[in-house]
Amino acid sequence: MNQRAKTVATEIVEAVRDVLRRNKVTFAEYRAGFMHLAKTQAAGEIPLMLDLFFNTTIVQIENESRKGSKADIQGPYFVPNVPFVDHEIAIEEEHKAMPRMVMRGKVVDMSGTPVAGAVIDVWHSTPDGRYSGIERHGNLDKKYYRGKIKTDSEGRYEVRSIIPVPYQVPNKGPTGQLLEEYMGVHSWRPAHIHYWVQAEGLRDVIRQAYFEGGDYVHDDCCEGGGDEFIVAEAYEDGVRVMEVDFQLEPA
Ligand code: MBD
Ligand code: FE
Repeated sequence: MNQRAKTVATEIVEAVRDVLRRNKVTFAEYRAGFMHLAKTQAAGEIPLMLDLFFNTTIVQIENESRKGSKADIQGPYFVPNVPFVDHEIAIEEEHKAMPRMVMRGKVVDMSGTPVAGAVIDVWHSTPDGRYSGIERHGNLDKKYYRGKIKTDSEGRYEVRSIIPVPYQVPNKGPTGQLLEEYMGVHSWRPAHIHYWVQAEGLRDVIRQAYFEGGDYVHDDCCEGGGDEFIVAEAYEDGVRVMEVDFQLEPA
């Protein structure tokens, strides 16, 4: 018997029972909630719903022990084993004319020494708020809008893509319905870029970058972000620069 699993599972059940008792939930209401969960499963939205409510909490716990760069939520749309990209992430033909951003920065260790050969997974949504490689998002080829990049001998990385827009949790699905109809909150996330940085012997970090002045940066339905993840507005030859550095602690 796993003692920790026992404690957490038992306490989750007790916490839910407390809510049911406090609100004198009826059998019909219990069944309605039950059906809503079944609908969430059928729509493939269990990962979305869980990350939306709980990923932030897990990250807050994790950040208490982080000395280097803080982590942010991963979200449900990371795809493993995508190819390395060179100077530009693959963009669908129909979106090739959209404005570019350049993502760049440096990976260092706790003493400030550059980390060469760190691998950074980068991913962001399509301009219409879908992610590639996700069946429920139209199964767009996973080569688009995501890729791995590697830091050079000075610990630097640089790659271009198009600029993502705010993301709306599909509001016709059970998760969007739960937010908007039952909880009375909106279902938007600020425009964001995801990163997962890994280097040998160092503790990996997952984070996101948000655009200064962007809609929902302080009103994220997933409660991700925070000021340290908002990147100041900067342009170079008219191209938005997203400068993000990472400091990694020992593994
Ligand atoms: C996303 O794109 C995302 O990053 C999170 C955390 C939740 C839902 C959609
Ligand atoms: Fe996302």
